Amino acid sequence: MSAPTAVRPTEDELQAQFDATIAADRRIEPRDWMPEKYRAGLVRQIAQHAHSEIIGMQPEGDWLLKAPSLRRKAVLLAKVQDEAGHGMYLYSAAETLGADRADLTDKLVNGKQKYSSIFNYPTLTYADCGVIGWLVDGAAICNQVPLCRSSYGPYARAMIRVCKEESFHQRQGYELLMTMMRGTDAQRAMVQDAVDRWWWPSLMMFGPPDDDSPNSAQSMAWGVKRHSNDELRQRFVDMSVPQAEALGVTLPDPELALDETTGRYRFGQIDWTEFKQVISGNGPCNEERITRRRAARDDNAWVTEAATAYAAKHSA
Ligand code: FAQ
Repeated sequence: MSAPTAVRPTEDELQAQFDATIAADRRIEPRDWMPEKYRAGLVRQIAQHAHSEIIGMQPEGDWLLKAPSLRRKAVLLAKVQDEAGHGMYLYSAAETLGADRADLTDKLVNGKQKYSSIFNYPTLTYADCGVIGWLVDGAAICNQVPLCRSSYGPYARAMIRVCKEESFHQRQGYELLMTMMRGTDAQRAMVQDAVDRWWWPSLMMFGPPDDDSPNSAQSMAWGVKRHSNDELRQRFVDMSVPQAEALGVTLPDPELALDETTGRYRFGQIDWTEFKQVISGNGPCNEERITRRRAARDDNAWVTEAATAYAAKHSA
């Protein structure tokens, strides 16, 4: 008698299994079947996220040699290194979906994949480092804490550690700003100027408004995103206003006001034309950021080659 042959599930059965996993709010893992659009959508978002962490090292990295004390240099260096680590976890998560890390970097430097709009603005003074910690890491936390419950296992798990580290970054930024606000008039003016320049770009980090967000509906139906862009933006505004008051800075929005009925802050119109310009490569620093990333890839190619050859020799 011949051994029974395993019956392969049909595409419909696999789809039904995937749908049931999503409906039950369980995780999809790399070994599981998934629709091609789910896989491609995740690679898109995770790659963009990874690129953001890596490009995001540049604005603050510019201040490593100019930070005013050994302590401040050590803190900033640790933070910038953390961002590199986040990029690595995220590229690893993308690899579990079959993406190739070198190919993703090529797509970034060739303008075929995006990275966060926020990193295309310059860091003009040291106060910008504090404001990036407070507002940019603050926005990143708002956006990324729900991603710890994302339906794709490796992405969700990577986010847990990333969020813990981002929370620490946010506190160090706020502590730096508090110290400056207790300093001289010139230091307070520097903080206010940095807040004025970073506030609106921080709101843009959450992406376009919900009615102009082509990926949101599907991404939320699949449990990749858990909240809409506008919901998370509102959460960030509500969180930041009292923090600004405690710090003693004003936020550059004359329309910012508490809505007594909802308990939430109303805010002014975001300049979506500027956002579109920045994400299509025409922001103040896009060219500089990509040029530097391309040079890092090319100048350090020999390190990758040597490490690959060493690994191959040892596994042989
Ligand atoms: N910048 O349909 P949606 C950080 C694109 S990490 C550039 O709404 P989706 C840590 C979007 O890709 C910051 N592009 O898209 C740190 C899409 O283009 P595509 C990064 C943007 O995916 C701190 C198109 O617009 N965080 O800060 C932006 O549903 C300090 C239509 O948009 C993440 O990546 C933008 N701001 O929602 C490091 C978090 N917004 O691909 C150093 C994960 C939208 O169709 C120092 N990502 N686009 O050509 C997400 O949560 C989502 O992908 C959103 C966008 C919310 C960013």
